[in-house]
Amino acid sequence: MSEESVVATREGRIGRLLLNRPKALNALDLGMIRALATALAGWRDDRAVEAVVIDSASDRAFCAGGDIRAIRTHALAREYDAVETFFAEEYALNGAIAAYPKPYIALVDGICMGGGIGVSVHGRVRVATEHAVFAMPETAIAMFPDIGATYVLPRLSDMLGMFLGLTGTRMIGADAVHAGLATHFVPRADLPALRTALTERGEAAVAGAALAGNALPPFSLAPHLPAIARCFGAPSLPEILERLAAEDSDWARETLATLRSMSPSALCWSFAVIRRGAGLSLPEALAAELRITRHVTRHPDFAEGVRAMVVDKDRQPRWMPPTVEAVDPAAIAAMLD
Ligand code: QUE
Repeated sequence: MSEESVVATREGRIGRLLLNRPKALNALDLGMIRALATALAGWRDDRAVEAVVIDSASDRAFCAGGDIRAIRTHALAREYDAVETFFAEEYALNGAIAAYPKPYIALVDGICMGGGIGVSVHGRVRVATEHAVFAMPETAIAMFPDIGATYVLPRLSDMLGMFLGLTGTRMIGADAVHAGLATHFVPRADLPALRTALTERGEAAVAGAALAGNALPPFSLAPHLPAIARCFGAPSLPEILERLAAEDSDWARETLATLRSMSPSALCWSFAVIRRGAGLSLPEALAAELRITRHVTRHPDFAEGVRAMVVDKDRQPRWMPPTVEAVDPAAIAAMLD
């Protein structure tokens, strides 16, 4: 097995990007982002490469996110140039994937969160297996749904994007297809054959594998879609919380408790940027996200959230201010200019 954390190879008709940092669940560090960008640029005008396939060497994770631990270290050391470089290159990669002139095919079999969604969702084809788990969990670390999610989430139906982006709800593979984050459901057992078929037939292999697979399992969120649309369609964050409190269901009580555990400030800025993204192009949304990272990574909740969820893993963050009601709307508005 290669030691490289991204292995780029040409196999038959495809360029294959293999995420290979299994101990970190393929969390993207700057070197991996650069390796992905370089390989994509090299294959762009290579006539031997018909399509690009991004895949993982781990059976636990496609990609758990960005290297948020390193970002926190830079932020605490006030090395904001390093923070800026990371997000600027990550978001440029997300934009390059969306604009790629050849089919870009992600094989998602395992955890796919945050930055992992950023290197899959912008591609034309996103295959998910029954072991895929998709989420945008950034409000738990006082970030916000970035990597172009401020463009993608407001375009999902039934206010699902606002729900997913604020609560960080995890969706299994079939649910991700129903929600629109993935395009095809293929059982894990059929992935080896699909990988071979892709090298032989290119993008056309995907439809065959998805048809050969079992019927798409039902959407587990279907019973909650009316409540999601009612509550997460509210015109302000406090009103989302009020509507959830008025619902009188176990789902609403659990959802409210989840939101109450997230950074109150991050809920406020995430609500605002997801709403605003509805009216932006992807390049505009990515540029807006980069500007917001400059404020977010300087906010004390960010270092505290990454400490609690990723570094110490005590899952007991101490948010400041501690409630949504205590967040100053003017401070949030000032971050969004
Ligand atoms: C929320 C998040 C992230 C998270 C945990 C959360 C996130 C992220 C990681 C992560 C996972 C594994 C690693 C790593 C980072 O965890 O965005 O370096 O090895 O990247 O609760 O948003």
